[in-house]
Amino acid sequence: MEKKWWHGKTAYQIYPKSFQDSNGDGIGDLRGIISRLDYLRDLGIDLLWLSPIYPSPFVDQGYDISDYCNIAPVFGTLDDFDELLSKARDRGIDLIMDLVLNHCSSEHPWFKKACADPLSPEADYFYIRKGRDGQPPDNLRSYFGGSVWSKLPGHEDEDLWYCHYFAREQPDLNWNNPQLREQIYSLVNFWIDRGVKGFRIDAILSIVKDLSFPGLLPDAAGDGMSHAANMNALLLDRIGPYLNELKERTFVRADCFTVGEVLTVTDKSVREFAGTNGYFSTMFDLSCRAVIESAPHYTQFTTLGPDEFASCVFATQELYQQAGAMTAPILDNHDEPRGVSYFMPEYLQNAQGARALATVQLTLRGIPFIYQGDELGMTNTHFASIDEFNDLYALDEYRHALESGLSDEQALRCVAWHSRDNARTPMLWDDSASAGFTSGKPWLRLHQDWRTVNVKNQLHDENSVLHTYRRLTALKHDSRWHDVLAWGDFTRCPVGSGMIAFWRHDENCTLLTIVNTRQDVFTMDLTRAPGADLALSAPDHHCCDLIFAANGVSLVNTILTLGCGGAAVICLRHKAMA
Ligand code: TEU
Ligand code: CA
Repeated sequence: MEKKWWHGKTAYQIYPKSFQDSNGDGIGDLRGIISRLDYLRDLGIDLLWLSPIYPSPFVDQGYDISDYCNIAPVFGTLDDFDELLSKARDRGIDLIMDLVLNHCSSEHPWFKKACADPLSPEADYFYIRKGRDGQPPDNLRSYFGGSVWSKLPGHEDEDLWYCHYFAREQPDLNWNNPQLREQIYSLVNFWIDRGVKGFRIDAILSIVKDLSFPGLLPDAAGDGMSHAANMNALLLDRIGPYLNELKERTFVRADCFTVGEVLTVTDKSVREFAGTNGYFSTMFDLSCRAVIESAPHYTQFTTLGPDEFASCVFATQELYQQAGAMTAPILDNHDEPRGVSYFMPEYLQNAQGARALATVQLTLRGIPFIYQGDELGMTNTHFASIDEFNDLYALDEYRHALESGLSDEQALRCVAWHSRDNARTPMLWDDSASAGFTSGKPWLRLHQDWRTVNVKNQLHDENSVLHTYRRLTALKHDSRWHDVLAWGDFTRCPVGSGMIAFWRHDENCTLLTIVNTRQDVFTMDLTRAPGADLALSAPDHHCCDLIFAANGVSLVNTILTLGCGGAAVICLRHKAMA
């Protein structure tokens, strides 16, 4: 595999609205992030993804952009951005901007012009179509529920509709229009010219449309519609020309790191999207999300236990490895409930489980993205009422749940279970008022554990989740393990239910990551571990060094013992150190 500058790095996702407020308005901002750069450096972060910070009406929290080449005043100015970029780079951290290219905001001047004149050039930046006898042009369902078509504002009596795969305030951009594509390349190059070397590409599969808008047979939801994602999966083969042109006209210029948010991945597409000369450098491992994303959330209390989590993650590791590609392992993000609440059994939905999950995520093959707050062991937020939610998707699901006959209490429990707001509550810095996030009133309620779960309480506790993350990123930067963790192969180590174990190995070194999520103690002679030949093949190089441990671990000679939540990384072979 061709070695790239981002291989072996650790990324961190900031949700700017909830990271650090600097001016007391209760909303995070760029100067707040600047004040926390030393914290991020000390955490061992190399890449820093900022969820959108552009001007926006914030209907979808900034994923509805009204000006692609500026900074939302609530977050700061372009000068603040330049200072953040420069000071981050001084600490060895490169910024990653969020590119939302499938849609803009209905407040964007392009859409305003399209509504003012449906025959204007800007109107063709969107999909504006006649209805079918007063009905929407097709039967696709939006990611946020309801039709992907709404009446064009100001033309309601002309049976004119526009397409939006997400909220009605997020009109989809017509990638079939070369003038629109030129606008896209220009805005991406604006940020590259400003020194940005990394991008996260939002919801990119949705940019391909069948211009005949044929619709699809209704799916299982029973509302006569079919989820837009079903159409994306059908059109996957047509996306290549768009993404190749995007890459050639922008990212290639500055050897940018790019990570795609792509939910549907096949054996074929993983090579095209993230293989050598792929459209992107990597893609998030969203395999767990793909399993959970099925019938409408408000009827499910789905979680994936450790075995299902490992099964999804390991399949992704093998799929990408076979394709000569790198994935981006995640536990969660701003769209997901907290990983430790979703993937750990009840008795490990706590700091122990967070340390165990971190050990898995940060030693897998690829570029891991730590989501803000995971490094503290933050779990899902306990919302007391629907009034504490902000996300339009959660509020919409609550309405659906009530309409489907659930009681208020049942509807609240369903929505809280999946809500994206679980991960959007403010970062917890200390035990002062508002957890040190703001001197004002936080825009979203604090996590219920803020008095005990916060950076200040963990900074000097060697056993804290925070120090666990720091030790894991230090492992990745350590010259003894860097190469095997950056480029080494991944091989499963099937030691039984409740155990998450895998090898990382190359010609010089073999490591074993092993985590016990069972309640009982696990003991094993490492020389008998499935796949141990990967380590014992060169007897003059083998060792048995416990290079990382969290929760309850002991290693006596080659006998490993893990308590409940025990997590270990053991070096079983190292050419240079034997
Ligand atoms: O998400 C796209 C997406 O498909 C998933 O987020 C998911 O389907 C959705 O969040 C419902 O669970 C991206 C952004 O990450 C998300 O925050 C935006 O709301 C969305 O695109 C529109 O830009
Ligand atoms: Ca602020």
